[in-house]
Amino acid sequence: MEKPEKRWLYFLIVIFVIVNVVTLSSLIPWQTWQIWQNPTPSQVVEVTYDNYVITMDAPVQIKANEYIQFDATSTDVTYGFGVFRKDNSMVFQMQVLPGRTNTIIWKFDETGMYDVRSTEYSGPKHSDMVVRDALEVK
Ligand SMILES: [Cu+2]
Repeated sequence: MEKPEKRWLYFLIVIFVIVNVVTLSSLIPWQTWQIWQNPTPSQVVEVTYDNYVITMDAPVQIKANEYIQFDATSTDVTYGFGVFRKDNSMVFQMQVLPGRTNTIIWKFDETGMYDVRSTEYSGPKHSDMVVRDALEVK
């Protein structure tokens, strides 16, 4: 490796470390909680996927500004757990891998009704995988 290449490599390593330290620290004001803070959820919502059907206790009553844990399991293939506003914009999503409990914790800051959809192409019936008014945030 030639000297200019080495200098460039060291420069990139320094930038990598700085960006990681800044974005993972509380220096970012809108970063109100981080992954290692491990918030205690006030509610756990179970979501099960089997043969292209999403099953949940809809409409699930949820309080705004509380940590809600979603536990999603699949018995067959990989699906997606996506939460959508009524204008079809997405709030968040995660993959649902079969054979394990897939967990995400979310705090809703807007009240209203939300739909749940599969956000991972899982097969020909994927586009029917919608639970309308699945969540009611008050
Ligand atoms: Cu799907």
